[in-house]
Amino acid sequence: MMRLLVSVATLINLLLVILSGSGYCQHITDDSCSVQILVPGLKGDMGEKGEKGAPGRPGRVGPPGEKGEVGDRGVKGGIGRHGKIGPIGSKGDKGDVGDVGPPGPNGEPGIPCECGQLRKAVGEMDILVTQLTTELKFVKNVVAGVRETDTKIYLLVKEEKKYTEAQVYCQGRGGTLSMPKDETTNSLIASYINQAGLSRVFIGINDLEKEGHYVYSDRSPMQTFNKWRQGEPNNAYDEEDCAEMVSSGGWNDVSCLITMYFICEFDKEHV
Ligand SMILES: [Ca+2]
Ligand SMILES: [Ca+2]
Repeated sequence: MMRLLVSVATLINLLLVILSGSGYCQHITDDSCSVQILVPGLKGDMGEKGEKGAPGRPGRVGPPGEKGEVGDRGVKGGIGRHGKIGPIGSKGDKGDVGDVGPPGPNGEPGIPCECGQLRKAVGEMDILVTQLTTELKFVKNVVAGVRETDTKIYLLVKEEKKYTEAQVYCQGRGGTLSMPKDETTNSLIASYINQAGLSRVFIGINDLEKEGHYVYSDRSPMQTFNKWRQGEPNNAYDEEDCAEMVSSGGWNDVSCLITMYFICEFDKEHV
């Protein structure tokens, strides 16, 4: 550094000498342009010792050291924290049916019914049923031509059948061959025959099981009432075990094997 300063001073002096020789200072005062030759002085005394400098920067990181020996087993750690809650498990099996619980309390009383309207409706239905029943009787009389009393219905079947076949026919429809047990019924059947233009029909009287011992078609015994014609029953040819009614209303025993129309009888309760 010092050497550089000396070189610079020398160079400046040399420049001044050149300028003075070339008339540079001819219009300038003499004092200002007087030539001064600068010479370095003597070297001074050694300065005092400087203060301690600031610490230097840290050095570079050294290379890794050699792997040390395996250390001793560490002390057992404490209990860890609770883990996270796991996912929801699958649905379990259905349990057994529990015991029957006690009965519940009684319910509130119901709303009173509109009985007036119901009675009115029922009454109207009763009237309707009565009208239908009357019409049904009429239809029966017109279509089937039946006759009836308070408890019985009589039907003339215009199919020629033997006695037992006729009885089967009547029984198959819930009845039996007609059984006149009083004058009123006998007259009704007789009228029935006459109005149909017939002369004879099978009625439900026979002595098939015991000769001379007549019973009705339902096997009930004959009563005091009878309408045997004079001289009947005569069991002609020893083969007359069934009964017919002629248009006058009289009875006659005839063969059960001949065929003719017949009259069935039905209880109204069973119709
Ligand atoms: Ca007989
Ligand atoms: Ca006879």
